[in-house]
Amino acid sequence: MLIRKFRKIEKQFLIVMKKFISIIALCFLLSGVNQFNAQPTPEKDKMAWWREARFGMFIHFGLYTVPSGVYNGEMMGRNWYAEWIRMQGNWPNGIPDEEYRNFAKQFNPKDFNADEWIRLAREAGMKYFLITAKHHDGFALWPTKVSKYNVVDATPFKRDILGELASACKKYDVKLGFYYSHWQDWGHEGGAMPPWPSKTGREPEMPQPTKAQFGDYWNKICLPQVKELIENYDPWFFWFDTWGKSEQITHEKVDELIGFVRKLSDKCLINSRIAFKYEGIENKVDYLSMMDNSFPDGYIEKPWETSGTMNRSWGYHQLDYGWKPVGEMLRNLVANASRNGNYQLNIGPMADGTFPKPSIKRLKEIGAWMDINGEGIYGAKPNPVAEQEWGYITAKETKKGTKLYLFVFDWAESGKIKVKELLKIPTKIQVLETGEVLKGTNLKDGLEIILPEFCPDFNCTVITVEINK
Ligand code: H79
Repeated sequence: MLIRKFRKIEKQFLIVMKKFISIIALCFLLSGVNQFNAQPTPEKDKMAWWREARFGMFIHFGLYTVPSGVYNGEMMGRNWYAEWIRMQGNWPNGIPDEEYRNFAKQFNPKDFNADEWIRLAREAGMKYFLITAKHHDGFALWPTKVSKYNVVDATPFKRDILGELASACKKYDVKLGFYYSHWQDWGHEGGAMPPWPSKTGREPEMPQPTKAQFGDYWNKICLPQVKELIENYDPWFFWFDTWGKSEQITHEKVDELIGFVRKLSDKCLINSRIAFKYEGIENKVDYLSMMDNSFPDGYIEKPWETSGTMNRSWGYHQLDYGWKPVGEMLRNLVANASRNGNYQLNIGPMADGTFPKPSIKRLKEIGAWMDINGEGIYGAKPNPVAEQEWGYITAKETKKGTKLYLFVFDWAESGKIKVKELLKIPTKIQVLETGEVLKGTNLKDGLEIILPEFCPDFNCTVITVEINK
């Protein structure tokens, strides 16, 4: 039931998005295929790097990493979100607060190496890095001055994880951003609790703070911590997280937090999940965040991203073997890029501070693909023609005209594909990986391309089409 409710919420969000999309699609149609010669719309400079980057790493790491989805030998209930074990372990009662706090004494990721994390992100082709500075449990990965519930004061590890990551990000030229739970905080008085119960009564009812209590939390914990994060680490962006009814996060509070961040930083971007159901929020924030693992099915003009998991959980879950194949993740990345969106792919590092083997393997495979095909992703413009059955398209302007990148996911048995609505005569068609030159024929409704005899990459083969002005 709760799932259905979430789906409904998700659907409503998508309906609004679709309206957006159809207006934009219409503009596209009116301007014709020629618009890939058009000048890009002038945009505020501070979004430029984010738009060009397209691909980032998301990290969920915290006290929940210690139990990794299992409490007292029992797998946590309700869903796979291991970072929720405080509420979902010993389901439906949750883990007693004191016991959960005690995980801090076991938090000792002795093999944590910031350099290695950022290098892995970089080598996978990710241009930015986002980490849970503080998730819903309230535990901070930096030595915050406003609460002892943090990695330096409460754990044997005693190292400023965010500080070390910030240095590594500078070294590898990866842009750093923070997930910060401004709404739910189960570790501090006055923070919001999960917006349960569902209609089924399956979830236990959670006592919520009063308006005054939340106001207190807001002024004593939330705002000061956001300020610390900006002043200590100078982040390029925030990822705030609401995803359901949040009576505490009023429009007033949202406006206040946005203004607060803007005053402290010129460059720091803010995402739309700072608010839930706030009409016009897209005009106040810098980029839109979809719901978890949600992929819209068309172009969206406002910069947007999908944050997605590699398996089912965000935080490391020792029993989650549902790893996605690389092809699926490449499809997510490419589909989003062709629709003007970014992809933020999550890793849940293990309690020793290292990435799980299946994550590393996938990062490396994605990296190998990106080394060759990334030029059709970074700084590429969204698809200028119709959406195609066999895959996705991006475009880049060249000195001579336009270069299209055809991302072929479904290798046609017929040995040819058609680029619908592409009526221009190409000067060169090539497989990006191998350099093989392909033959194309202009038909009345599109360009037909004869595929190579051997498929170079069954995940996704990229074909470039050059068109002169
Ligand atoms: O930090 C991660 C989550 O802990 C947090 N946001 C991400 C980035 C989050 N917690 N709860 N939610 C988001 C609500 C989301 C619920 C849904 Fe689902 C995701 C509804 C459908 C997909 C969970 C999984 C419920 C059903 C399947």
